[in-house]
Amino acid sequence: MSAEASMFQATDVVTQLNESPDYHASHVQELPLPSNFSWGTATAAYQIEGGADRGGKGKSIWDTFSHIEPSRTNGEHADVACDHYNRMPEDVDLMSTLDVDVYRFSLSWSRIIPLGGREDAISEEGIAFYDKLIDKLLEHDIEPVVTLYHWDLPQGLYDTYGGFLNTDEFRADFIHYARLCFSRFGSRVQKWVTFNEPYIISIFAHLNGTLAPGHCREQGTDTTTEPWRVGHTIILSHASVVQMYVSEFQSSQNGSISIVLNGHFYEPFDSQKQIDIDAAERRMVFYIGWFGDTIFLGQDYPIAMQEYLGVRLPKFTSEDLELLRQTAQFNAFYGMNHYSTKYARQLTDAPANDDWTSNIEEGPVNSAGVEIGPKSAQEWLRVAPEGFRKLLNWVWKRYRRPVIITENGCPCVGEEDLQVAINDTFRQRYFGLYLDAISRAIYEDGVDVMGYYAWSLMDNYEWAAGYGPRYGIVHVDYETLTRTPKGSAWYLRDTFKRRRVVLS
Ligand code: PNW
Repeated sequence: MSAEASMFQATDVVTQLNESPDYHASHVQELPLPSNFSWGTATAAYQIEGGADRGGKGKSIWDTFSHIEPSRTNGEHADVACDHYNRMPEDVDLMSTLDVDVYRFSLSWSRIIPLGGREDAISEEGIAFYDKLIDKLLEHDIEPVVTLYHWDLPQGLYDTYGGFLNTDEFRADFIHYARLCFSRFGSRVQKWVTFNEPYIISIFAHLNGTLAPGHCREQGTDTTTEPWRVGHTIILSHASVVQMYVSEFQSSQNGSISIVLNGHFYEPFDSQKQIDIDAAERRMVFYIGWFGDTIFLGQDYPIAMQEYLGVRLPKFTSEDLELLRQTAQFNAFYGMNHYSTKYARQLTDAPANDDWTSNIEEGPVNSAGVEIGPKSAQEWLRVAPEGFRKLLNWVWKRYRRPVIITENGCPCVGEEDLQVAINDTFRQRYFGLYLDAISRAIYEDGVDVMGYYAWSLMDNYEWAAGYGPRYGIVHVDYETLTRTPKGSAWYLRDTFKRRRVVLS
């Protein structure tokens, strides 16, 4: 797209947001948040670190996927990315300037164990990088929240047994890797996340093929069963690591552990039709209940999934179910990644044999032609704060677990231009509206929300979309690697200063 065209769109989007009736109906009001509410920024290793072969790091499936020809990542890779590997101290100083309480980041498994497996060598140099990061955060009074797995599986584990497709092997290697992380970092880390977004790992990486390792029908993989096997592996590996953390580390380290689930809120395509009302609810059960019911409720897959998927869905043994039942209560918080809302419409024609939705079509426009909200720079991400509030209620009612928003944010159009980025009013309003939704969920609906981590600290490698969409509250010039805080960075700093109050 030409610079002129993208400028036009940027203005257009801001105008659209200003003129949107929804926007006026729920204008940013800067509603209060609890005094102990924490705010932070989030990133993931592959998206920011670079240093792809530094310090003895082994390859991950993303190092491979981002270099295949023809490219499936917009011709771009993250060998250097934001060069956080070399600029970590500067990035922590920047967060300190923004007065964040928390930094959520992920560990690159293949930086710590280059080949990934339980018999493979450990890289002390890789461990030292994260030691320095954690120490530097603590010096600045910033709490590290650490994700063990944010999509960058060691290539060695994919090559030897297909990664997530081999439940027993993966689980044993993940437990070993997690134990190493707890023993090396755990005395300084109070919040652990095992997996980031199991839904995306299962569906996007093993059915749609947009993310590494890129399995999809066209590649000849079995899309009818693979995603469900991957989900099964994640659930059991998560539960085993929770059990191990609780029995071996928690009493001395006093930290907590859980998982991060993403999910849209779904509204019925036609709110007058019962089948669409049911479809919206069932879409969330298939998206979130898949992992939430097993992990937070400690029970089998939702009945609707068992019925619809039949033999495509793996079965838990009685031992598995006992493990789920025993570990459920130890998931101390519900990590929620949330960006947008969609409409769900029940289809009636026969679905494809690898359908994963229970034959539901999703989109941004309802039967009356009403759009769910103004567009961001990514088609699927619309501004819809009411849906966010409803999702917070849905999750709270179902799981009764304190919620942490572990990711929320949006990309704006035209932000490669520093002036547009600095003046990111679209994002500031998005944040303002979504924070108001949290306030309402807390004070009007009684939902327990503990914190909010903006995605992302800085512009970074957006997976299959490469360096196109920019989610940062800090602009990164990919030529010079200069960081410049956007307006939204100062907005968040100031809004948390103003909004956090003691209410009786
Ligand atoms: C999350 N969706 O991914 C990831 O955790 C981040 O690494 C990523 O950069 C961020 O959101 C922005 O995309 C998602 O289609 C990717 O619903 C896609 C979806 C949701 C989350």
